[in-house]
Amino acid sequence: MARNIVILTGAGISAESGLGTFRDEDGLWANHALEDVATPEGFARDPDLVHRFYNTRRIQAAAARPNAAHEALARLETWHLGHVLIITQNVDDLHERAGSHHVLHMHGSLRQALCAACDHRWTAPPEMHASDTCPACGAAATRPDVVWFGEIPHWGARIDEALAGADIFASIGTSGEVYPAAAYAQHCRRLGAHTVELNLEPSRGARDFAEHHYGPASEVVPAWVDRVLGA
Ligand code: BV8
Repeated sequence: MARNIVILTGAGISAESGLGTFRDEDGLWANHALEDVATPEGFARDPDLVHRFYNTRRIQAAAARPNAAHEALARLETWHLGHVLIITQNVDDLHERAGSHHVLHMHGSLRQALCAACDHRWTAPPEMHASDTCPACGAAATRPDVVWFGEIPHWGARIDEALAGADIFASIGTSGEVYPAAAYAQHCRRLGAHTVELNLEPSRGARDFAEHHYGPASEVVPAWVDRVLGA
């Protein structure tokens, strides 16, 4: 029976593509207070500071290239007989550019802009500014289409359904610090799924996993995909 695989990814899978993680010592939160750049309150206080934070990341993400870990997950989707779904906390598009099609961005995407006044979404320009106006309603209320702390993650119902049907739940490159994503492994394990952690080092939720592979994602993820496909 072909097994359904659900994969949660975090900033660590894009680290070797040159994109910053959040909580590593040289990470994004080392140079920006989370409250200032990843909360609605921070955006209300200083929208141009927040736009500058995301403009820099949007330009870096566009210049980055998928690494062997992203490519291995695309290969898994192509060749695995069961369904493969990636739930990513990342706002870069490296999974899609590696060839993955079944990808849910639960924390949004740098490629999208959102109007806080009318909820219109459009492809974000490389740089956004607080003075930009919404192409649909004209309000100067444009923001990055990302989910900040205190906001509700995207795709909640789709994610709950996928987790309920997972035979294998794998977590790649995430510290297990942010909810609700940090609770997925324990939830899937309770439902009987086989749980696998692939990370540089044990995450906060390491004990929720039955199988662990520690090392750089560009090494441990292709090796794991080879085993799943060969199994
Ligand atoms: C919400 C914006 C309610 C986009 C981000 C309990 C239950 C529910 C909620 C809460 C709760 N307790 C607290 C909360 C509130 C809060 C929260 O979790 N706070 C934390 C700080 C305790 N959560 C929220 O507000 C969320 N909303 O809960 O709404 C709700 C809930 C359910 C249903 C309905 C309503 C919203 C959270 C989203 C916040 N937005 N970012 C952006 O700017 O990108 S969070 C930010 O952290 C990013 O999105 C990122 O994806 C996320 C997680 O970080 P990681 O990806 O794990 O990155 P990190 O640097 O932490 O770790 C990197 C890992 O990679 C490390 O382990 C490292 O070892 C590893 N690594 C490094 N290099 C490599 C590597 N691994 C492999 N290879 C390498 N080379």
